[in-house]
Amino acid sequence: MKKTFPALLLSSATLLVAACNNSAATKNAADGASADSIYPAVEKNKANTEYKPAFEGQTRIAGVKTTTPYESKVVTDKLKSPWGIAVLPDNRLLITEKEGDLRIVSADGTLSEAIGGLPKVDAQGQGGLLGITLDPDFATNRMVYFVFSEPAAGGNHTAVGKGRLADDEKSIEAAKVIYQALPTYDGKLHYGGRIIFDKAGNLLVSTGERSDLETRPQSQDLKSALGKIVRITKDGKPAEGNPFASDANARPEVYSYGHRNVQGLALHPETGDLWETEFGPRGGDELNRVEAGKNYGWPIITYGLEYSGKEIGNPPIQQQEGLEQPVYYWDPVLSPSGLMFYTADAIPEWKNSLFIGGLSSTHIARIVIKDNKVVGEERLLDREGQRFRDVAQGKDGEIFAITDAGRLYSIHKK
Ligand SMILES: [Ca+2]
Repeated sequence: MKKTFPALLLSSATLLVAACNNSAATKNAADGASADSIYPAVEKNKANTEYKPAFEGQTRIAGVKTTTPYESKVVTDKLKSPWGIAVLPDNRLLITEKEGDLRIVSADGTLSEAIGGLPKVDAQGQGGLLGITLDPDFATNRMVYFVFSEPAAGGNHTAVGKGRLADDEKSIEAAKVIYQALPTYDGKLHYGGRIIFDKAGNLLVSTGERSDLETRPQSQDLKSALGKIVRITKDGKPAEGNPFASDANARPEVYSYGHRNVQGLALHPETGDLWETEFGPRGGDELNRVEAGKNYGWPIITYGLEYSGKEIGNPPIQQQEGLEQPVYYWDPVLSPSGLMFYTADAIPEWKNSLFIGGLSSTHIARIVIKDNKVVGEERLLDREGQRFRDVAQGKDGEIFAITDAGRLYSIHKK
């Protein structure tokens, strides 16, 4: 079957008509990848620009709809600006709160007291206690790794800490900072903040370029840790095999660069590839498949405009040889935060779908991927009016999602 609508490169009005016509002849999407049927693109609002995508299907892909009955429930609404979820072996959740607290949430919605022992965070603006992940050997070593904005002389920076969850769960023992994404900057925006383990047992951590015009060019500067994905050991050292390890003009922890503000990281369950979502400018949020050493373009190429409405670049460029194109982009944006691939059996048609917490869009996006291309998009929980900050798969095949308003949802088969 064809992967996308031929009308994708036409105006959005034309696209909608074409898509509606197509939906009349419902087809199976993604041969075997799911039982989805094809619907009109979920995005119906006007784009911010008339920039042309680099290839068919790079934006406004066909809609898909889950046919397996599922439901969601609010487990608790008592969290305070939760930011990151780690699922414990017993299916309780370790959840960070932006102001600097870490709590355990039980299945009945009970919140623990704040867990002590964490370093002080700078919680101004977008800073605070951010992403969290468990050691692959957590069941035996109880180690947790977390990202936060660390206050420092001259401002703050994204930092990575680690420590042991005490047996009584009341503190993180021997917490210490293992990595700092320097330089320090006096700002309160764009910290990145996600952290996951790769297959080799190293940490992949996203940073941001701190937003300001002054720091933005550092996304392209390999001597700066801003606007990067870095790959480090559990002790915060550059991981073995990093792409710029022998480059005297680069920081050895850099894994990929040219990023703006990456707040979603996940490994594809079948290919093992690293996928990320990043906040772009107005009309330029991106989904990328990340390869070591590659340049993802910011701020040289980008879709979208400055939030002021100004063009980015003179002239603005969206595509350039040697700079990676996003697999997919959103215009208007969804403000993509936490990311996960679904791997459970509970809802078979979700297998290998990518789930993205959308903030400004107030929904969870389900993205169907085939051969490294996006072939379908669906919006979940879009009537809840919530800014979804992170998503994680539970042990029973449910999806947990947290929102800025303090809710924890469980989404599961009916
Ligand atoms: Ca890019």
